Amino acid sequence: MTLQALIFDVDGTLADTERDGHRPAFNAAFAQHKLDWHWSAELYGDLLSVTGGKERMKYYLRKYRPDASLPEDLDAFIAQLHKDKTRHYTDLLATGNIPLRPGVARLLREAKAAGLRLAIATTTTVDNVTALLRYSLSEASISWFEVIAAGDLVAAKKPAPDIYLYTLQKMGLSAADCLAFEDSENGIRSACGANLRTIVTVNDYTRQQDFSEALLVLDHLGEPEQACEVLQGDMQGRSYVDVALLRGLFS
Ligand code: XBP
Ligand code: MG
Repeated sequence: MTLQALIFDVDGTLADTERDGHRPAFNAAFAQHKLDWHWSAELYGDLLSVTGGKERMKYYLRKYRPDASLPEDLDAFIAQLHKDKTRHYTDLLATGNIPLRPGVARLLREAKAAGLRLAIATTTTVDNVTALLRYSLSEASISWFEVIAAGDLVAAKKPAPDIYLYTLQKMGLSAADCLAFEDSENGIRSACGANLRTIVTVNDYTRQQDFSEALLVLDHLGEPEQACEVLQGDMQGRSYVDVALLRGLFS
């Protein structure tokens, strides 16, 4: 069996986008619509239990604002809020202040040079993915990914396996040919639900979650001059993730 493709989650995996990216963008959209909703960094930790911005807003209303007076067509209102939130988020990315996590750009370049196929399987919108790649890596990097599977393309978002199954089907590959990269329990449940072996890089919101199914759990992918911390699994004596390690883990 030969490793053929790497499939990446975006939020929390390629970059730490949640606390200082999506969260302030939601708050900006709420302020724009003169809503007295505000999501603190702490509250957002709970809200992240639901993936998808539209679904997250509905969860917030159900759990924290059951008495809020809302427009009759709630779905249309949430859709408009989400559209405005996406614009605030991409404007924020355009400032270039949300960098990729350690090792991500290097591993993507190495993988591409080694002939591995690349794809993205995410809950966020395609506009957000292309903006992150454009402003945090390069315009050209968007075309490195032969499939960008995003957002509402599938009916059931993570932790359902649908977005990974869709990606595999588009690539014409089976799960046994690929590795997935995730940062959250919802993410690994989705990837493992599609039978993908998965490497997890945790962040402050996800560090305590259950990653028992992961091949490796790390604090980040690491760089030659910045070793990663191994929280679970065997790095085969290496201090950062590179293509040779991925092939070793795979065989
Ligand atoms: C990411 C998400 C997304 C983002 C917000 O999960 O859950 O909802 O938080 O993006 P994952 P949108 O990393 O597992 O894909 O508002 O565009 O949904
Ligand atoms: Mg994620």
